[in-house]
Amino acid sequence: MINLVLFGKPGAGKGTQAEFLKSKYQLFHISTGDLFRHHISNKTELGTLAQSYMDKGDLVPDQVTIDMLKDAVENNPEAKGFIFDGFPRTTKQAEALDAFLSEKSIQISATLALEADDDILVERLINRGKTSGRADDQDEDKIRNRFDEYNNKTAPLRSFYVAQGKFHSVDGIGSVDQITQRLTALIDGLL
Ligand code: B4P
Repeated sequence: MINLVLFGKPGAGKGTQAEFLKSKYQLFHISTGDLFRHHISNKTELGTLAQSYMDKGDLVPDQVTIDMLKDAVENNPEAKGFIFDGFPRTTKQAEALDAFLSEKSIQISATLALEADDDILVERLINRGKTSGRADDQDEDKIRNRFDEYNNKTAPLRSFYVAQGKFHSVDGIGSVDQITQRLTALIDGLL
């Protein structure tokens, strides 16, 4: 069973690349951002809570995020493996994920980190904001706040996965196709 974590700053290409990887490797894709947006559009209690954080570019609190992620895994017992996109984003989430997966005798195979400069990421997100309607993509201050959240809370996960020998850095600048090729070369080398 192959289980991948896609790691990177907002706009690094996690969601974009997950679309290709899920079909190539027959993996079930779980994006915590997409799950929150689904709750928001369905006006659930969780959606209302999540929106108050997401609109400012803040991370949603750990416990609700972890519980939502666990439900998504439990609801897909037939999956041949998972792509975790945008999760974990804090050390607490990473520890919870390891503990949860080990109860099922499975583990993360690799963490693939898409690397790109902030200015390129801002440009991508502002561009997406013109059509996505996402409040968190439309304002450069909110985007910069998402980077601050990443630097403070998510970047420490790099050493968490390095210590496990699972961290792989990938150049996230180039065409979507080029980056898919870099990722698939890396994953094929791990299989
Ligand atoms: P996410 O939905 O995960 O959104 P994201 O970080 O913006 O990245 P995404 O994966 O969607 O975009 P991509 O880089 O593919 O998170 C949104 C919010 O949800 C967070 O800020 C937080 O509030 C909350 N949240 C989610 N998970 C959480 C968690 N675990 N804990 C707490 N809170 C959580 O693409 C961006 C743009 O770049 C697209 O327009 C794409 O077309 C473009 N692009 C991609 N690759 C490109 C390339 N190579 N060249 C040019 N453009 C490219």
